[in-house]
Amino acid sequence: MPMLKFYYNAAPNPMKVALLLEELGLPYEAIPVDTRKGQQFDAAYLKVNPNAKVPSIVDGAVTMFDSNGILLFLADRAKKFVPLDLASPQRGEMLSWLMFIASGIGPFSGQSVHFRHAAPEPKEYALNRYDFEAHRQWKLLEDRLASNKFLAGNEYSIVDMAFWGWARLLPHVLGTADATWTTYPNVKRHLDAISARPAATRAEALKSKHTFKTENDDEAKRFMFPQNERLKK
Ligand SMILES: N[C@@H](CCC(=O)N[C@@H](CS)C(=O)NCC(=O)O)C(=O)O
Repeated sequence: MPMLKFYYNAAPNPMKVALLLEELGLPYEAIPVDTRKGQQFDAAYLKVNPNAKVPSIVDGAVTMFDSNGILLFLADRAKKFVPLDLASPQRGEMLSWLMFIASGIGPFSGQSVHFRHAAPEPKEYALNRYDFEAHRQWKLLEDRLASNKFLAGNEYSIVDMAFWGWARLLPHVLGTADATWTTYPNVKRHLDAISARPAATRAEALKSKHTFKTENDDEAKRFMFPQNERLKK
């Protein structure tokens, strides 16, 4: 069977999956999708990911998009990094925290980045909304990690990997640079513990194997923020 194909860039959602692939020791081919060049909209890629985002995977007959779905599928299949008893309280707890990261932390942190670093003025109302909500949600994780070594259960799981993808960027998300870590010391403790794992080092090293466009020029903005085209008409 051909090797698992992993479509990625170095952004938080793909990096969660890179970490799990490395933790599982699964052989995979990393295929860069340069979103600033619009490669997420290539017709061939849309067959893999109709949502035109990264990450996605193709593994034999399995084609999947959306990072948290991929994490759950691969962990279940490997029977690792996830509570396997479907009816257990541990499985329920794991799903709550995984979905909280999928539907809360990810989207709200993403919008906090957008309105802080990319949106045109006036943006005070939107930035205030997303900054407030990002802080509220990260405080939940901070409190959870103050009394728990891991986010779900007593073991390192895919929830911690989903957390890691975003926590790496928290100073950028909140616009608070290093001061972030005095407000979120337990987030930092957990981030550092995961980053120290050899699998995390390998996941971080992945992007050095490919060249991604770094300029945020007009072409990149057109691909990344297509909604703005409507305002030009
Ligand atoms: N819910 C999706 C979100 C994927 C997503 O937004 N990916 C970003 C990178 S973290 C992306 O592809 N951005 C490029 C774009 O929006 O064109 C997931 O978790 O996989």
